Amino acid sequence: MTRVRAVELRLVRLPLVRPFRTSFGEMAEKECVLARVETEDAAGWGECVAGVEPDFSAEWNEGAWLVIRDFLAPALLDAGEVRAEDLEAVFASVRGHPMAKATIVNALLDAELRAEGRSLASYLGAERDRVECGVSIGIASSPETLLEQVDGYLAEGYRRIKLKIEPGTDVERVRAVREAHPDILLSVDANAAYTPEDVAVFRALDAFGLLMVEQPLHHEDVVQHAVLQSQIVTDICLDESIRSAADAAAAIDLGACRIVNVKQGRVGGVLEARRVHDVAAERGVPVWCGGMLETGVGRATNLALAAMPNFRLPGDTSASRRYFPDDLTEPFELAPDGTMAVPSGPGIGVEPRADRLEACTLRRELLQKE
Ligand code: NPG
Repeated sequence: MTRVRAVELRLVRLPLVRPFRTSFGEMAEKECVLARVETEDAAGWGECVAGVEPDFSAEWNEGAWLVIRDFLAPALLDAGEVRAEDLEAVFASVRGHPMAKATIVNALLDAELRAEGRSLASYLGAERDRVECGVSIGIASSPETLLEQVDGYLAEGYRRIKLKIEPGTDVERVRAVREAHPDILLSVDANAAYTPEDVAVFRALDAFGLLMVEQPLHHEDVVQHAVLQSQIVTDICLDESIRSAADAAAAIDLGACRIVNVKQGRVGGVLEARRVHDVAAERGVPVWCGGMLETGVGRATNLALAAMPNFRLPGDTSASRRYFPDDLTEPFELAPDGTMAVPSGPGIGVEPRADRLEACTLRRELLQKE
């Protein structure tokens, strides 16, 4: 137990190595909210996975900033002696906003673990010191560019390729990649761009031996995902539809998915992510670690999670250089065998480099008890 002395918020922006296009939009830069929570014993870091616009989810940077500034941070500063595990109760009066809540939960937990000298991976019950990595490829301008990118990432060692798809840019692109690489682990991610009337697209994709098709339908359409899963052979994986362990249990029990993408930032932080892991494991359903183009802070958090036992498929935990010419932390590197080391130092095991953090900061605010 410790008291929180201050919460420092920063809005940071980093250039991406190449624009990232999905069915809902294109990102040319990474912009996110970072929180540094200072307790009586240590300081910890949390990265918010929201984006500039409320497109992937209803949350977005400016909204997350206000929810933290006006509701979560005041509740935390008023909570007295507190632990990360108490925050669900401390934040109970704030409905929703799991990405904003995750930022603070993760930062406080990081501070606690740093004070104890214990790594996040060990706290979560990680079983590995390296994890298998995949890579997610945005919708490319042409099939040739896509194939070039696939070749490049395979040469680096990535163990699974995920292709973003959208209506009209799907079956033929997947066919081209599959013909060039008959044996790789290959998956697709629709980011909710299709409707139940598109079942023919997914039946066609069944021919390519995909590892999964991720979030084909609207995020609120869990029942329709169950119908679609009964019509196709390929396993459905849900991402946007899963905002909690309760969502994951319900989706699996309904037959809406056979694989779950765990993004700790989407479900309210690593503690709820661990519960998602557990409900899936109890049901014999594998999970894997999703990504939101995180800086090194969020990447370190994700790697600790991805080392838990039921993370049985390669995650979107790619190397820093796949995203940024210069990350906020020391860069995360992919080994030639397609694995990455799980940080083993106290807490998340990394910190932003001071000079880099200053250079990337657009805005900063310090929240303290009056
Ligand atoms: O490697 O971090 C990564 C990107 C993985 O494809 C990825 N993320 O829908 O899962 C997604 C997508 C995403 C990225 C969504 C950024 C929203 C923002």
